[in-house]
Amino acid sequence: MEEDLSILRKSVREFASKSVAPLARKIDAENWYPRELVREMGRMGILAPNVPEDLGGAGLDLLGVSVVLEELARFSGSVALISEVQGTLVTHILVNNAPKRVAEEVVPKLASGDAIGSFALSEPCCGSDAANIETSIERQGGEWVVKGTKTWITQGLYADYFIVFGRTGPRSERHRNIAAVLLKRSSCIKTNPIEVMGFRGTGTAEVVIDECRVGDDDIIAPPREGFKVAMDALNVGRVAISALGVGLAEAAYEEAYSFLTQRIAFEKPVIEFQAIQFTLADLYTLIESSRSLVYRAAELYKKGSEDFPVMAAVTKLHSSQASVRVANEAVRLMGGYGYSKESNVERIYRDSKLLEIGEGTNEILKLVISKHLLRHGAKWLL
Ligand code: COS
Repeated sequence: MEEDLSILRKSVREFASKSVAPLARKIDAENWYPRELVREMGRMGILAPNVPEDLGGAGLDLLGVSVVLEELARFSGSVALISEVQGTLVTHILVNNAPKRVAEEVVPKLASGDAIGSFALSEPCCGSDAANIETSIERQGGEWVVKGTKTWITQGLYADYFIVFGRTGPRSERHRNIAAVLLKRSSCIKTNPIEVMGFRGTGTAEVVIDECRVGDDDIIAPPREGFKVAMDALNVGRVAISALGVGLAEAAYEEAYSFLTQRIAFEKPVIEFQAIQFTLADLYTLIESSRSLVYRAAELYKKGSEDFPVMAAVTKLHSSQASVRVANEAVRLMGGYGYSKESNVERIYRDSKLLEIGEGTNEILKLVISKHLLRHGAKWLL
């Protein structure tokens, strides 16, 4: 098992250093979506690595997916995020919830990179307060009519398929009437680009849905089930994006470390100053503890532990803070070089900021953890 993981790590690292690294700057600087690379990742089985083998994927569990994301993120956060959304959010939901016919038709295309998918939950009104969304999914005749606006949708600009969450009744019922539907891109969907600070080139968009009509087969989660489906995907996503954060932090640490061994100040390499060594020791500890949490959370998921949702929140809270701190210190340790576009740490710093916001802000994660504490008291996640 451990041997399998180290083979996986080695092969993703080799692929990413050859095929992802040379594109990382272009993706960021030009806000460029690497469509051909996405297909290549599909052929490698690392675009949606969670997809079972009978649906065209590599069939990796959450630990394997985490290793893939960690390794991709070392070379490009954006490329790792594309895999995270396509895999952990979109195909995860379809594999576990879509009618068999729909899953068999759509999932292999998403795994191979022939099609792009997106997860559309957040709206202009409501990001953290997901149970308050406005998008409507109404029964009219024998069809469902979907209407609303989604925002901050990763891959929204390029998606062929959208998993859209909406409500089938009044907002006062909060999460109890939220459903999920699969929409195929057509003239009822307009997407508008949104310029973002980090994770550029991932097609972040506003998605305007103007009376799209679908049949019963396209209902991925019926009313009452939709919110649960979103939360389940976000729990897994919170671990996966933490793995991505570990990869970003490793890359920032390594670049700063290498700089500090070469940079001479006051007649010796900067790394010889104890103040610098102590900072590195702190960063190293943050990275190792984040990775340990990710792997432990993946273990709890595999066991089907009821504590997995809170463990996912703990993992993301810690690792997002760790990634931002490591990236911030790496920029500082490298001085003017870290602040310039010559370095990768400048990009990693901008990328890492999303980790404190996307897939649950740090405040929402604290809310999830606090609810657990109030319900279970001092119960450890053993
Ligand atoms: N995992 C599983 N179930 C969860 C859950 C989680 N992480 N969080 C909440 N739930 C369940 C609750 O157990 C409750 O279920 P029951 O009705 O069976 O009791 C239900 O969902 C509603 O939860 P709650 O009563 O706590 O609802 P609130 O509206 O008060 O809070 C939060 C829900 C804030 C936790 C939820 O909206 C959330 O996670 N928001 C952040 C959304 C997000 O991450 N957006 C990013 C989009 S992708 S970039």
